Amino acid sequence: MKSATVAQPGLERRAMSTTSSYQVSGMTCGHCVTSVKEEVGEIPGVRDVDVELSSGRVTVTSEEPIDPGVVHQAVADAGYEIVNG
Ligand SMILES: [Cu+2]
Repeated sequence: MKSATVAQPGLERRAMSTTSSYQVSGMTCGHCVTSVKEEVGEIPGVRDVDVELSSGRVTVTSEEPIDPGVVHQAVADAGYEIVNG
C-alpha cells in the first residue's frame, strides 16, 4: 500500500494573504499607533498591521478578508475612528 500523502519540498500549502487599508483619524503620536496596532492585531486572522502616523493610513494584512465592521470596532476600541475604508 502506498501512502496517499507524500511530502514534497516546496509544495507545502502557503497561506493566502490579503491586505486592506483604512483611513483613521485622531492619531497624534507613537502611542496612538501602538494602540491601533494592538487592537487591530488582536482580530483573528490578522497577520500584520502597518500604521502610517503622518497620513493616518492603516494597512491590515490578514490570511482571509476581514469584515470591515470588525476593523472599525477594533479601531473604535483603541479610541480612534475610521473615516474612510
Ligand atoms: Cu498618541
